[in-house]
Amino acid sequence: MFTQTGGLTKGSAPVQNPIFPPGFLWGVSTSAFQIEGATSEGGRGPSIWDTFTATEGKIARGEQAKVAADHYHRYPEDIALMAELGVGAYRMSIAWPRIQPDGRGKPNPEGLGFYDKLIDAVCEAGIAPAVTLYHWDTPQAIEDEGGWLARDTAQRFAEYARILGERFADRVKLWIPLNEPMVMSIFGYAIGEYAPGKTLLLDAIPTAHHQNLAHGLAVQALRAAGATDVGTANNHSPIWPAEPDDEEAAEWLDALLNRLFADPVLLGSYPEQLHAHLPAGFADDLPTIAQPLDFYGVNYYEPQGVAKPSPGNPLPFDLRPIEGYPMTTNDSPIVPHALRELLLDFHRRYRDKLPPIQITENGCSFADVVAEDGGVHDPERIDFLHSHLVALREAMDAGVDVRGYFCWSLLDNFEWSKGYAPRFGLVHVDYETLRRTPKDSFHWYRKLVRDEQ
Ligand code: IFM
Repeated sequence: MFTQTGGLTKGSAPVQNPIFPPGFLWGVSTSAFQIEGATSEGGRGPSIWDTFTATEGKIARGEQAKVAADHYHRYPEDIALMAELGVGAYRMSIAWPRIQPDGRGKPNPEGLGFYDKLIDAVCEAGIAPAVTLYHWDTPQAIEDEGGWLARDTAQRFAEYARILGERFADRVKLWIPLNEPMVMSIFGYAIGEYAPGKTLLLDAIPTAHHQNLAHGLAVQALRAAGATDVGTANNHSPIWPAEPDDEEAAEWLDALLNRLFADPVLLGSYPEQLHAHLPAGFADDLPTIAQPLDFYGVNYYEPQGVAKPSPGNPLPFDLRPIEGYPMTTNDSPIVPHALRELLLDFHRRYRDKLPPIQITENGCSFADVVAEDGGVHDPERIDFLHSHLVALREAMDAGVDVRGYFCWSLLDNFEWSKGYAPRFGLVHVDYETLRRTPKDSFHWYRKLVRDEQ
């Protein structure tokens, strides 16, 4: 499978990595809830993920994120690892409930102080901070008032963005208001696999509009506070119909997973199929949502299969697994060429409306273990990264303007409802001792980033 783009066989050492242009930004990505722990320290308020993880049956093995990778206390060690890697940028998120413990009003000085120290330490290591304002950890108090079903949450978010912009715009290089709003709408509100655990199916679509509005308002607030490079981080998947006559179902799913989040931001419109499900008056918000952006962040993991709906399905499509590819331990098929397909499709679809792209996430999970020799040998991850970078470079050669790549993730971390089993890190974390062990892929990425091939 890997031979399609990279000339690799599974588990072999990469022959040669593609060459990227000078100034291409190499980074690593994390998010607050997945690594910080310390959920009741520093005046942090409860988030929907604290509530969800404490609810029986929601998370594999009942795992919680009270400690996670303990990054809250161990960030100096983690920054030293990034300095060793030689990355130019670190994409991290700020926990909204550390800044506004109940989602509104004056900021919590301890929360701001923690991120001051963290951002300063990242800068001192010669690494540019790329900050996501929101990676799904809504303050519980906001959820209690309707969460993303309530239009007012977009205003609350804009206020939060203003606070962060005023405090950190002098040091943050790239700004990303919301991470993967699709996952919040679909997994959180439509099918209930993620917090806040609602099962509203298509009635969840207003949460997408309110997040899109929050994005537009936050871009305005950040810029007003002096932020210069403001973009997005949307996850996108090529949609593959199972049979040729599944095209209509594929268009629906594409509208729901991809275009519901990209079209309003880039084109100032929504796909027709979704109009009936959006809140009344949605069109008036489109100019606010479609703020010009400095970059468009793409998170890519996998394509998604689809077929026409089976009888009785309330949705206009059935999801179909993609078969015939190797899988990660997070149940993702490994399809590097779909990254090239996705980027070329975006390039054709959005043309001059598409700003330069940053790959804000790409990575894979495997069952990595510390071997007897003390190392963590993860050739599958090296193959994964190599083959995706080859596909990325091919898309760039075909004209797509991509300026950077952030590997998900620096550290093994809390993978939401799957708990700690899927390990995504370049660095292994022992969850008993919290010891960090760089994996073979860390050393491989280090050479790539430092251009020591
Ligand atoms: O761990 C997640 C991250 O929080 C958002 N993007 C996908 C990753 C892997 O599933």
